[in-house]
Amino acid sequence: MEPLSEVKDFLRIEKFPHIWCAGCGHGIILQSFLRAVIDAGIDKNDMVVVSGIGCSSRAVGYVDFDTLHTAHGRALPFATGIKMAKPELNVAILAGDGDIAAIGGNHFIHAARRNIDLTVVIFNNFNYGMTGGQSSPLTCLNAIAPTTPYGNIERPFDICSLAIAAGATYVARSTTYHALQLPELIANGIRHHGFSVIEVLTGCPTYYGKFNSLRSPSKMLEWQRDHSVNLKQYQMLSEDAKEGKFAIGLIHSAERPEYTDEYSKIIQKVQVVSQKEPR
Ligand SMILES: Cc1ncc(C[n+]2csc(CCOP(=O)(O)OP(=O)(O)O)c2C)c(N)n1
Ligand code: SF4
Repeated sequence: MEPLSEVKDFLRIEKFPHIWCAGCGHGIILQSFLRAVIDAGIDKNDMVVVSGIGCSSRAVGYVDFDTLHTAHGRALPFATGIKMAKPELNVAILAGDGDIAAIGGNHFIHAARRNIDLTVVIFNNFNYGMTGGQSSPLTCLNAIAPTTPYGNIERPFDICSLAIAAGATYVARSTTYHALQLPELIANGIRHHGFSVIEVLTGCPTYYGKFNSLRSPSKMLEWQRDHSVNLKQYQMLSEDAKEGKFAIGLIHSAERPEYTDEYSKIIQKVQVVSQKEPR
């Protein structure tokens, strides 16, 4: 494990104190992301970090890379533009579950379909933290939120399965309880040449916890511990036992042509054709 001083080197210390509530899990993910960047050996100048809007999206304000804080749900189109213009850069997206799975859901499936080399870290706190805890497409069945005061009747997406079905070539899941596992999963996502998704279950004690009898940060961490199962053990569970549980670890990894590579081949092809054409 890298000493903390190295993580500090990647922070804009002058931007602190941060906005997150006491006990919010987002800081654990931020630290894990920076440890992953260090582990992957990425130079500060070779990384761009993009976010949308939300508590989680404020993370880009605290990291000392070239960063872009865009509109809610639109981090992926901005990140796609950066990657298309400068394919040699590492481009990471730090985004909330509302951002990625609701307003940005269409961008998410198409980025996965293209297999563009981006790394998305989803801060899944199961709600819209910044705007008061409304339910998101990842809110658990029966959970209480200001928009579901009698319990959520909408089945949540399994965002990892959605990513795989749409074409993502690296998909992993972990939790803030498993903080020691997280940097490696993110680092491998950064190293992977293709669309990488790392879902991180995290705690919002201020809203989700308060509404769902998990008022303290430690209760939220215990919930993550009790509802997550290593992939191999998960696969051995009966369908009934899988209900409400989350498989964690590396879920899926595959090799498939990457979008900016394919695009550069098209550019070369067009250049050859235009050189042959009579003037
Ligand atoms: C286009 C647009 N729609 C809605 C909003 C209001 N809004 C700001 S943050 C947010 C939800 C954030 O939730 P999530 O993405 O899950 O991140 P969290 O705050 O939970 O980390 C919403 C709906 C907005 N800023 N812009
Ligand atoms: S509202 Fe929730 S997600 Fe937002 S900072 Fe507070 S605990 Fe974190």
